[in-house]
Amino acid sequence: MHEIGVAVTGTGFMGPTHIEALRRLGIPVVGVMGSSPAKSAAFAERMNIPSAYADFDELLADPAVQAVHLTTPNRWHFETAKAALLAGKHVLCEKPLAMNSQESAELTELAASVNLAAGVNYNYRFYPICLDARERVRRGDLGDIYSIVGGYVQDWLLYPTDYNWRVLASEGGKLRAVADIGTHWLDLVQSITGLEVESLCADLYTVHTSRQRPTGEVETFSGKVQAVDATETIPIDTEDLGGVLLRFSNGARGQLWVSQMTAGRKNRLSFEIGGAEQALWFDGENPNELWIGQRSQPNGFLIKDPGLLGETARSYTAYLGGHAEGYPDSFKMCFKAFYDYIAAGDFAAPPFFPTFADGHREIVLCEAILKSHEEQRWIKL
Ligand code: SOE
Repeated sequence: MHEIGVAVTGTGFMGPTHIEALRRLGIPVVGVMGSSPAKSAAFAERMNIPSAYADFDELLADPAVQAVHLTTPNRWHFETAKAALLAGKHVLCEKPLAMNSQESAELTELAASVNLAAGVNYNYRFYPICLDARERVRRGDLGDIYSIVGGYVQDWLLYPTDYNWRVLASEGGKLRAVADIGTHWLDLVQSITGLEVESLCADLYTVHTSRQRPTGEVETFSGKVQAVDATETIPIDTEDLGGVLLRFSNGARGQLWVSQMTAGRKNRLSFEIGGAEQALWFDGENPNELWIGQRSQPNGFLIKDPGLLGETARSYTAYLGGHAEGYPDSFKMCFKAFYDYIAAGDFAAPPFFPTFADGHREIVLCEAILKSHEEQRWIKL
């Protein structure tokens, strides 16, 4: 499909997810880099990928690589994204883009100065139903927006014995639930409505101030199924859950709830957008459905079907009505937007994929949320 070779860093939960989506688009994955040369080699063999790099310099020196996907723990994003852009490679980075807003600002500036694509994987934008919601809001079906509420809740860190690198501030950043999943919600509702968060007030809670860390590694989500022999007790300084009150640029009020400790909620991103004419409600555990609330007519219920979707949503839909599309498809469609942009070759055109500027904005929001929580007051952006 595209004359491009991709290298992927990271072999955990996200690495294989990116590789699978790239392959479904017909984009060749030419090499991988794990946290050690041995891991790179074992992963390359398992995934049938031609090159296994010992380090990032080797990856960048490979002439077969034109684009790099960064799926390592967050603390490596800044350094590798910067080096890749400077080496002339397109970059698609997992969120969050960096560990703080100084780093993300520098990356955003660098990305603006080179003729390359630089994206952050806010994949949920690409559920066809979310793209359809975007079209509905933007063409005015809802009228003026008054309220935006919802949340992102999971249960994979419910027990003090649940552990993954994301719980450590040194690996993932000072905020965890907000940065890891809350930013997906913030990115999604802002990209649907075109509104920006203007001020906020946050209250966060670390329920487990210590956790049991297995002496071996545990991949994201797999603590629930992976047998563990020995553990050690470690202090935890990142939040498990919390709430944020929001004010948007048009005056709309909002509320975000995040938790990685709500039993039974596996990966539930939901929003309800209320306007003067209609409301929309979406539950990411049923991503092929959109509820359309009306006051003076019966409510509506849209099931994903290309024949019923708006034009943009349809162009990011691969399967017919009644054939569900889900989490892996959202990666595929986010990458489609990224590689279509590269193929078009006009790097001055506004991209449809989430950019480094969007990633930077999310980190600025995270820092405001942390400050608000620490100082227990409203913060203006
Ligand atoms: C873990 O909370 C995680 O894998 C996030 O890091 C992803 O961004 C989210 O899509 C699913 O949950």
